[in-house]
Amino acid sequence: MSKLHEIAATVENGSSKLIEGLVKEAIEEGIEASIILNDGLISAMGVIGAKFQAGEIFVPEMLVAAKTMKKGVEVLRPYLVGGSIGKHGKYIIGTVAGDLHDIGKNLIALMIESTGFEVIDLGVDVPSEKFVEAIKANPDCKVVGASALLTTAMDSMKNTVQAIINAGCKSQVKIMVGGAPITQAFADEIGADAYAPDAGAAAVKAVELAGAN
Ligand code: B1M
Repeated sequence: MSKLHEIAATVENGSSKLIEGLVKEAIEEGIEASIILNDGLISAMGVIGAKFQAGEIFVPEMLVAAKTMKKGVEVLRPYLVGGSIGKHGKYIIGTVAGDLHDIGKNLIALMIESTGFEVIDLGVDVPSEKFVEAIKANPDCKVVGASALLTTAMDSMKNTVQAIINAGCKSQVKIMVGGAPITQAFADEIGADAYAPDAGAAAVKAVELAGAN
């Protein structure tokens, strides 16, 4: 089994004690951090999602897989994050109200930080008012990101964007949205400034948005 397959299988099995060693070995073997992330760790979460949907595994198995993935990402963190944090100003991010998924949101935060933003992470299940408060408390914040993984949280995302607009913050920040059920069409419909399908695209978009403000 290749190292990347071994990493993916370890996340799928939730063998959290083994993951750090395997990711370190992969780095020592010269495999690029972004490849370990995408083809090892993230691909495993796709398999976990399909197994959950098929009723082959349940929430506890999803949780241990998520915990294992997070441990793997922590080993990769120094290889993914560069220097000059803060040169683009601040980026506020959170998972919208009603949604507890944070792996994707954390990856976005990591990649955005690596491009030179200071990231303020509001966490998960974040009410729209908390986004607004954070924007007002950070006048040097130019971009705000909202993540949602559940289709049932799409309404919360819409409310979050609306709350930011209603609070008069649009002259200060651009709004980026993303997450598995989110599309460009939905982003346009709710009045967001940008949609990004993944962490790499989010980092590129964030720099563009910060420059546009
Ligand atoms: Co949940 N879950 N989950 N879950 N979970 C999904 C999302 C689901 C698709 C699984 C399935 O049925 N196939 C399904 C949602 C179905 C739907 O809404 N249509 C689901 C469900 C149903 C649930 C519960 C309701 C289960 C239950 O309790 N019966 C429950 C909801 C709890 C809640 O939030 N209120 C639940 C709970 C959980 C756990 C807590 C067990 C755990 C989360 C742990 C954690 O995050 N700390 C979990 C997990 C792990 C998953 C899956 C398996 C994996 C999610 C993940 O981390 N993916 C997921 C299935 C799947 O995604 N295939 C599933 C890896 C991650 C890197 O990808 O998050 O998509 P992702 O992020 C990507 C992009 O989406 C994008 O970039 C990221 C990196 O490339 N992106 C952005 C994300 N945010 C962005 C923001 C941006 C831009 C891009 O700009 C700001």
